[in-house]
Amino acid sequence: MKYLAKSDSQINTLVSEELKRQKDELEMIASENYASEAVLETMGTVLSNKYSEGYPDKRYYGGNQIIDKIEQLAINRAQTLFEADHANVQPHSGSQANQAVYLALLNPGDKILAMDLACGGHLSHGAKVNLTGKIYDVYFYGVDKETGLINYDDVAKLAKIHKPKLIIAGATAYPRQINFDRFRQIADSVGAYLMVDMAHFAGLVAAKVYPDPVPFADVVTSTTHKTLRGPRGGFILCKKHLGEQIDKAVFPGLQGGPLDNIIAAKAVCFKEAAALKFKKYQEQIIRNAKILSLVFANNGIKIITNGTDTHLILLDVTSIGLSGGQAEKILEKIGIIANKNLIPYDTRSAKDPSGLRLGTPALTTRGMKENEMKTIGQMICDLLKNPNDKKIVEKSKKKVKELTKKFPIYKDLEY
Ligand code: DSN
Repeated sequence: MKYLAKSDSQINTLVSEELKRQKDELEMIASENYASEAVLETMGTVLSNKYSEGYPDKRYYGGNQIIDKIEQLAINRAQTLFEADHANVQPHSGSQANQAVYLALLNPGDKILAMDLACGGHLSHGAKVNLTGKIYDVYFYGVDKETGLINYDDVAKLAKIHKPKLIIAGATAYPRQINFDRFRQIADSVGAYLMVDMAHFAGLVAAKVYPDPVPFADVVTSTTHKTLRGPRGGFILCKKHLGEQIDKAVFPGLQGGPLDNIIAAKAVCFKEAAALKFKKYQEQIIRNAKILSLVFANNGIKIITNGTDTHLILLDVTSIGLSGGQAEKILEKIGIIANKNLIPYDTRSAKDPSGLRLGTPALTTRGMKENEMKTIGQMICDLLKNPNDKKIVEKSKKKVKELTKKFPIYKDLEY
């Protein structure tokens, strides 16, 4: 980055340090991934200079002939990839996509039924500390205390009691498949809209290795950067009759100018996600997560729902005498990056909860498979159980180095 190096050596150095960190550590945050070089290149283009408020052929600024083609391509590719009637690719993030849906379908004070944050929901699904929790009247369903699974009968009961105008399915820390057909039935039983936030599992949906929410939901929201492995951003899919409302809510309702460089990168991401090799990648993500969870089970660490169907695993690390924060720090010291997370019915606070969330999307992007998962899983167990054993710590550091060297990312990228 010769221009940056000349104009701002501090930022240039920090960017290159972050590239090195990403190359040298094992990234196991379930919501992170390594976008392709093509996606990264697209984000760094002159498309960033343009203002294009409005939509293709309906802009409030001149000079948008090329931007129109780019956005239309992104829309078409999203619609084709997910077999959706309508797509809006402008949301800057998943949270903004969610807010746009509420703005389109609800009035302030309307009732929402969503998954509780501690059970795997998301801040923007109506948490009290979030704007959505302040504007709308939000009720929550959880998961079964014993199994950790969504209890659909309970959701149906809560829907009957509260009569929400919108039901939200989708989660950030739920390791199992969600029955969208059942959610549709529940929504229909009370005349509610159904929104599915598929941000975490959008890549799995694109590859058809996870239940498809599109046929069942009125609206589906997502990010593009998690399992989908694109640029950082959001998008919305919906039924045809809601398209105009959704578009109006995104712009001018919630956002101003779209990020055209990011929209172009979303188009690149949707093209990549339509390839056969992407399907194989998603299948491997799940195989890797399943093997990893077996290693934890064999080592006596409690796994929420006893396993996984997806890209993520949620451990209750209090089962081995640690808090989530302690576990995160132990792993971080040797270059394994994960995040502390609430578990269902957590008795600890969100600042230092009982859980540790782990995911396989980024490791799988590096090309790692079952054998590496066994090695990494065992290393995590040994470290968490013996955090002060210098021999184990040193051996693990060496192993992380070996693995990251053997499975490199961004081989040609130098900052
Ligand atoms: N922050 C994301 C995650 O880590 O799951 C959700 O938006």
